[in-house]
Amino acid sequence: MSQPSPRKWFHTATIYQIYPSSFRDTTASGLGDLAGIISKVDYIASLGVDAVWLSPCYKSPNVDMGYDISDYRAIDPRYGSIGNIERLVQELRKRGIRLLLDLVVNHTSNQHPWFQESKSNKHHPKRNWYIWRPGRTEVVDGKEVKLPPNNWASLFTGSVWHYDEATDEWYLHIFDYRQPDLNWENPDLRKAVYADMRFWLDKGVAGFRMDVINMISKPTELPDAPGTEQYQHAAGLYCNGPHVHEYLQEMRREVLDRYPDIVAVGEAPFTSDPAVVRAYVEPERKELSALLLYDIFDLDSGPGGKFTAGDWTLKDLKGIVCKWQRALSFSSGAWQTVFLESHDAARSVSRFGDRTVANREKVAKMLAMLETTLSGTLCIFQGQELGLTNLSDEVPIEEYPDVETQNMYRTLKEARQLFARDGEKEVDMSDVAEQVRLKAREHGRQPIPWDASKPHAGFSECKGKTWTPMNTDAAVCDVASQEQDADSVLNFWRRMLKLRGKEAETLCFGDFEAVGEVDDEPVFAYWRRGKEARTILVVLNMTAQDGVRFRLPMGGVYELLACTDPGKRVAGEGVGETPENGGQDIWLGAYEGLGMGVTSQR
Ligand code: TEU
Repeated sequence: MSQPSPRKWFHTATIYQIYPSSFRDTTASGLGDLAGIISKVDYIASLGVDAVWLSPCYKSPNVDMGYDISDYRAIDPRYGSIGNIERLVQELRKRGIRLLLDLVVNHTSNQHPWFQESKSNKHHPKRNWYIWRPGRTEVVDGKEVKLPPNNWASLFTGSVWHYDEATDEWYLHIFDYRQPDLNWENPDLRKAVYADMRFWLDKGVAGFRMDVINMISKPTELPDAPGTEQYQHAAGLYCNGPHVHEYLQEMRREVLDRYPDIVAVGEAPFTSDPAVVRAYVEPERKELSALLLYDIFDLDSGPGGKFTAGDWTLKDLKGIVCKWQRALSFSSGAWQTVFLESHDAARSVSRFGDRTVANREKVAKMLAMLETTLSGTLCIFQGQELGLTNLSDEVPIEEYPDVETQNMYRTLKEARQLFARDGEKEVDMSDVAEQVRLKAREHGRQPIPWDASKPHAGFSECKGKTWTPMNTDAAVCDVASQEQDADSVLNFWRRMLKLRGKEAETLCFGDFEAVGEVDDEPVFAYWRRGKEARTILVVLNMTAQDGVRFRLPMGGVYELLACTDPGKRVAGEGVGETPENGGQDIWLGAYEGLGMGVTSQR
C-alpha cells in the first residue's frame, strides 16, 4: 500500500460538469454555446464548486455530440471561438474556479485530417496513426465473403471494424465507425497529441478529463474475444491494455508535469478491480489524479446491455460505494472520484429513487447528502443540483437524438425481427422502450431550465425545438424558483458543499466505515473518521418507506449537522441542536438523510 500523497487542491474539490450543448443558448439556435456559459459564471460560482469540466466543444461533425473531434485546436463555431474559452478561463479564475477540458484522444472523428491522410493510401506516413488490418475471408455458397479482422463488438453496436474499399483494409473503432481509434503505439501520434494538450494548457486550462483513457492501448495481436456471439463484447481485451501505464507516464513527463497544479481525471469504463485502478492513481506512479469508474453506471444494465432490464438491489448499490470508499482513500495513498451522473447517464433521481412530484426533492437531497459525505473528488453534472428527472414519457423515443440510443434500439429491434415469425415486422419493443425511458443518455442531456415562465424554460429563444428534448411541464424544477426557496434542492446542494468544505478533514481526507452489515434494508449508514477531526455519522433512508427505524450506535453524543427534511429536524448552531444519546432509536421519513457530528464515542 502506498503512502498518502501531499495534499493537492483537487482532493477537496468539487468539479461541476458542463455539457455545452445544453447549458444556455444565446444565439436562438436551440443549441447551447460558450457565451451562454460565460453569462452564467456567477451562478456557477454561487454553487460553491472549485472547477468546471467542460464537455467537448471542439470542431466536430457531431456524430457523438462532440466526442468525435475533427480539430483539437479549434472550437466548433456553433459553440463560439477560442476567444470564448480564453474569456471563460478568466471569468472563472476571477471567481476562484479552474477550467478543465475534455481530452478525447482514444479516437478522432473520421473527418480529422489525420484520418483523412491515414486513409488516403497504405503507405502514407500517417497510415499507422490509426489501427488498420487486412480482413479475413470465408467462402459461403461458393462465394468469397469479406469478414472483419476479429470478432470484437463496438460499444455502439456491430463490429469494431469498418471496411475501406479503396485500400481493401479495415480500421478499428470502439465507438461509431465515424470515430476511428488512434494507434498509440505510434510515437509520432503521441507527440502530436501532447502538442495539442499543451496548446490548451498554455491558455490557462487547469487540466483534463480524459475520455476512455483506459482504452488507448490495445493488445498488438488483437486476438478474438472469447464467446460465440457474432460480435463479442471485448472490453476485457481493449481496456487497461499492455502499454497504457507507459503512455500515461510519458504524458505526465512530456506535458502535465510541466504545468503547476494540473489535474488529470481519467475515464475508465469496465474497470472494477481496485488493484487495476490503483496502478493509475497511486501518486508515486505519476499517472492520473483519479479515475471516473463505471460500477454504479453499469449497475442497472441487463444481460443484453444497457437497454435490457437489469436486476439490482440496494445492497448492490451500497456495496459498490463501500467497496471503493475502502479501496481508495487518502490515507491509503490512492484517490478517486465520486459521481452519480454525467452526460452519459440518466438522472440519478429517476434511476435510484422515484420521480413522483412528492418524492423528487427528497430523493435528490438524499443523494446529494450521500455524495457530499464520501471521499473523492466530487463531480456533479449540470442540472443535478436542481434535482432534474428523466424526460417525461410523452416524448416519443424517435425524438431521442443520441447515436447510442438509436443504434441500440435499432439493433435490438432488428434482432427481434429476425427471429419473428414470417412476415411479422411489428415486434414488441415495449420492454426496450421502458429501459430507454429509464437509462438513455438524453435524460442527462436535457437543457437546463433557467426560468419556467419563459419559452424553453429560458434555455433558448429559438422558434422551433431545442436540439434535444426537455421537460417543459410543471415539474421542470427551474433555477428561478429554486433560488427563491430556501429549502430547494439547489440550496440544499449549496449548504452541503459548504459543509463538505468546512468538514473536509473528515469528509474528504477521512476514512470510511459502514455501520453494520451491507444489506438490502432501507438504511445506509456510515462513519467518516478524520485524523484530529470529529467523526461524522451519516444515516440515509434510501427508500420511499416512511418511519424507518435506525438505532444510533451506543456511546456517542450526536449533533445534527445536516438534514434533508428541515421541517422535521433543524440543523444548525444553537437552533434546535439535538444532541442524542447513543442507543436511542431515530425514525426516518421517506428518503430522509441525516449527517451527525459525533462529539464523543467509545
Ligand atoms: O464514454 C465512454 C463509454 O464507454 C460510454 O460510451 C458508455 O459506454 C455509454 O455512455 C454508456 O451509456 C465516453 C464519453 O463520455 C461518451 O459520451 C462518448 O460517447 C464515448 O466516450 C466516446 O467518446
